[in-house]
Amino acid sequence: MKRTVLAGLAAVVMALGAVTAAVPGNAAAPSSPASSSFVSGQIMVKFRDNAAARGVLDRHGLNDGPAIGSTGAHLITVPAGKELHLIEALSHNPAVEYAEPDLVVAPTGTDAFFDRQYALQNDGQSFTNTKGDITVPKGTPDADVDAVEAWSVTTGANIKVAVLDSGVATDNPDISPKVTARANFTTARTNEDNYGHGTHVAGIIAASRDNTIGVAGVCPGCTIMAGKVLTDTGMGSSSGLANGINWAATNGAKVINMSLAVGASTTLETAVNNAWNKGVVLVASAGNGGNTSMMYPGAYQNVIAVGATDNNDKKASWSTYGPTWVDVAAPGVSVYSTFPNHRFVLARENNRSQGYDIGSGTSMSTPIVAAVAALVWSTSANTSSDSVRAKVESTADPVGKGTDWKYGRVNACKAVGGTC
Ligand SMILES: [Ca+2]
Ligand SMILES: [Ca+2]
Ligand SMILES: [Ca+2]
Repeated sequence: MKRTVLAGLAAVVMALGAVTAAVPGNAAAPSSPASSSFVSGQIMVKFRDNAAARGVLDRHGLNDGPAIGSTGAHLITVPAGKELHLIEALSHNPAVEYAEPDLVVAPTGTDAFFDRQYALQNDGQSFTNTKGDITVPKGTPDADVDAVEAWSVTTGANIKVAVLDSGVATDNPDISPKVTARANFTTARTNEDNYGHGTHVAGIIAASRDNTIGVAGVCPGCTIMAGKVLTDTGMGSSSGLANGINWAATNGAKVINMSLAVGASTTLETAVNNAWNKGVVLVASAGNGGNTSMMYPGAYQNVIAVGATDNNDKKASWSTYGPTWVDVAAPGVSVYSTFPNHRFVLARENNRSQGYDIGSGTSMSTPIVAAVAALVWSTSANTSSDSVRAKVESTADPVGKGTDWKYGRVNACKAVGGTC
């Protein structure tokens, strides 16, 4: 395991999502939903000439099967793995009108890469990154935040979540339509995300669900306020971050996500306290130091500090921890989400793919907690930032509770009072 952490001066705001597990030489073909979605061991065949059917099937060692309703086609049993080969062979026979795979019928609208989102629903699946050169080993079933069960109660009802980060790409159709406001608090020329970090974070929170493409956010009904506080190389300043917090709080954000860290400053703490007093829940990364060093703004009292777990509900080795100030955790290892479709810096640094890919870090666990807080804001537990925060923390599953962090790994379903 090799990891890369973005370095930065102590007084500079750093993005915290640049940890990546590189496992070269362990390639596996990514499962393509389009090519893997037929029923194994059977095909559908219609004969032009039913009298010739017997002989044609015999030649391939097959037996005739039952008619499929009044379609004229028959369901033919074939050896598993030979489906496409036999379809090809039969299609060339003049007695065959057509032969085709028996496609799997799925509920409409599910997201193409949902089965890679173990953080939302962990069935013990293994999956690969987009390039197919990193395989994430099987995890433990239900080491997840029970997002699917939470959605039976609420999907977020237009709750505004401010993502104070490197911006959100305007060209990823799974997340850009969710952005309702943009602002730039950096020296970057535009508020476009040319770094990649903010787009990944925003997708974890609010990517469109059931639109067939990409991924689903933990709070798919949420909208995103994209406040750019990190430049196109992933750096920012305490003043820019404080400006971003102020902008979010005065423009209706119910949750502020900060997947970043910086040294303490009175100005930053004041901005945090002002937002909290306006009724905003603030969430920030604990850090990727693998130690207990306090990082800000997470270590401020009025910010939920978030550590990271993996798909076995184990603390990530690089996650900052400590039950005195790290409040909760969420999955942060190999989290699948959106990236820009244009060139971006993290792709060059970390060999990532455009569009969608995995990312690891407390930068990735933090937005899961922010999304859970947003889901709670859309329930009857929405009376104050205090009540929302208390609900998120008190309903966490007791993973690492009291040892790695104060409460545990968050559970979206329990936080919204669902049937989990
Ligand atoms: Ca589950
Ligand atoms: Ca989607
Ligand atoms: Ca705190």
